[in-house]
Amino acid sequence: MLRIIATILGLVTSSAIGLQIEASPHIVDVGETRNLTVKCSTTVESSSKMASLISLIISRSTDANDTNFKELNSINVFQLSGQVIENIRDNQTSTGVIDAYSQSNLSLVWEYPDASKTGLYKCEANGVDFAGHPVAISSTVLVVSVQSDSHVLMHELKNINTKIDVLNNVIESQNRTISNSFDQINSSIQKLEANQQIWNSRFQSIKKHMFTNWTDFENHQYLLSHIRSVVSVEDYETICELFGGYLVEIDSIAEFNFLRALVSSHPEFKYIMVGATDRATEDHWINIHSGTIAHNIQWGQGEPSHDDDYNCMLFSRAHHWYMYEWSCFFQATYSENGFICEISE
Ligand SMILES: [Ca+2]
Ligand SMILES: [Ca+2]
Repeated sequence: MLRIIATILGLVTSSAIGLQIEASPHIVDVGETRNLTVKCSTTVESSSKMASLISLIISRSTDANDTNFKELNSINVFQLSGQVIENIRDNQTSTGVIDAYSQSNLSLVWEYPDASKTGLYKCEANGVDFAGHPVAISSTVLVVSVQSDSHVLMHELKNINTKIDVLNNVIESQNRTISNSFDQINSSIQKLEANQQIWNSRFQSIKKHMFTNWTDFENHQYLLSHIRSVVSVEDYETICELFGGYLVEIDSIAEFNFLRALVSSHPEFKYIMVGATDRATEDHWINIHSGTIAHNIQWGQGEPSHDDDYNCMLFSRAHHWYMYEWSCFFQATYSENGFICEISE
């Protein structure tokens, strides 16, 4: 206070307050530069108009050609006169001391600064001149950034690694697709092998039923048939089995009506055999393939005959294509008889 009064009265020779701002370094090597320090400090400068300092403010413009400065930190004599400040925030350490008439400074330090810390830094000092009028002076310093070759290489390496990751993902995806395709192929092969076993089983069964002897001679196989004087219901069953089915079984009135319509449209037949028999118990009709009771049979007039020698049933033309009880075989030379295979799809 005494100095202020003395200054006003012109009793002391005052030093004018100048200002400078420094950056160290001026060029930031991103990733390599450990610290960036921007320091604003007052100087003794006879040409300056400032007699007394009130505040120091450091601000930054990200564009050297842009004057839109954003304040970073400040100190003033009302809050911190003669005191050292120190605070750390956002990877930035601030230190400073301010004295209206003596040395003042404000420093900002960043560890491992990135490109966002570059730009035009400005230090502004506000105070009063020797006449007591407000006066402001400022100074600026430019900080730029570079990326060292090693960082360029690291960046390229990172890009290459990213591309390799993408390619690896594509390869993994394709491998999964190929693996799925192989699984599907293997599944198909297993189904084919299972079907082959089924067909082999059927052929062996049919072979035994139809032939009494099979012999190889000079890469040919010769199959000698059983003696056949008749064609039996077992023959029909065997042939139906060859096609993956069985001698037709009547399971409903609708199925009976469907079959009757079918056979009645073929008047060239006399009898057409179906797959049911009462050979175990007379009048107790059982489906041969499934072993279930044969319901829904509509007999022709006078049928069934209840004859223990006749144990199969046929659609009969003479009975208007209703059911007829007859023997389970026909003479092999008799040509007006047929049968129907039923195959589940
Ligand atoms: Ca049926
Ligand atoms: Ca019978």
